[in-house]
Amino acid sequence: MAIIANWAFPVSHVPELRGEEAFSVKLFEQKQPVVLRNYIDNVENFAPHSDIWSGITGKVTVISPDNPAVTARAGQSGDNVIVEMTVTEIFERISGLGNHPFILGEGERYYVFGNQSPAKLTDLVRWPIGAMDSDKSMYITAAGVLTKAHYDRHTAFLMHLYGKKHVLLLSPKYFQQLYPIHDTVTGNDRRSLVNLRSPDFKAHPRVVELEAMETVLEPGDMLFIPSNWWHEIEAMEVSISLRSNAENETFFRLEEIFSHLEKCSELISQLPPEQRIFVSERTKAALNQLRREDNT
Ligand SMILES: O=C(O)CCC(=O)C(=O)O
Repeated sequence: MAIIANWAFPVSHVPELRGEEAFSVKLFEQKQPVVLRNYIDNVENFAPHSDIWSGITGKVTVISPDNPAVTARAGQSGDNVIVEMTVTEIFERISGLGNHPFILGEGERYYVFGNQSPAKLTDLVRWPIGAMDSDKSMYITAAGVLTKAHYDRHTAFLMHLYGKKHVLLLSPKYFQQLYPIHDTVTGNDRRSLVNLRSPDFKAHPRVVELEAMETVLEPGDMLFIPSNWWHEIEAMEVSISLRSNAENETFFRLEEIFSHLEKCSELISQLPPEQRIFVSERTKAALNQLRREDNT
């Protein structure tokens, strides 16, 4: 596999399975991401020129030319706008075909990020046992668009249909080393503040403790991403993927806890000192109780 970047930390390859092994693996018993190579049949059905796309529209995030090359959750940052258009137009715009006026300006890039996918697409794919029946999403990406490191609570099956994508994956155990933010107001939640390609070691010194895995997805591959694993994905070419979450998963809402904590700290700071001491004692007792439970 070609070297994508000179990472500041050790990077190994995501384990991969092919043929019978790929079809018989018990994915939920895997404790780490796995790539199932050539898992999807008839992947050529999904190429941009295929008839399958006719009549489908998508909400495309138009990424401003002023946005740096690196884009995170593109829809929610900077001057980007989200515009609904036919998928055919999106492909034409991505490839510089047709005669479409720029929406933001020359150099704009296009990204359909997690739109609900019509059944006519998702029904063509054999999803593994455990994939949610409904709620499948699609990603259509211009070359060079980078979805910065974030984690999702659900386990994901990422079906890669067209183009090549580089994926970097990091275990949930590196939570602190990735300097997460959970800002639900701006939508910047479950995201890492670290620029993994060019880390700021002063601001994020624990980056040196990281170990990651990487892979390049080719059309027909499926990537299994266990819940809470961090992933950063770069479209090396115009790319198309579909995603399904796993069903019946229980998970906690960390960002909710954080937003409560932030609110609480603000409220506590307004208390008279004797009450602050009282709150602090109660909090310590609750944390000690948690620690005892963790150790049993
Ligand atoms: O494939 C992509 O472009 C992004 C996928 C992703 O970030 C996700 O499934 O959470």
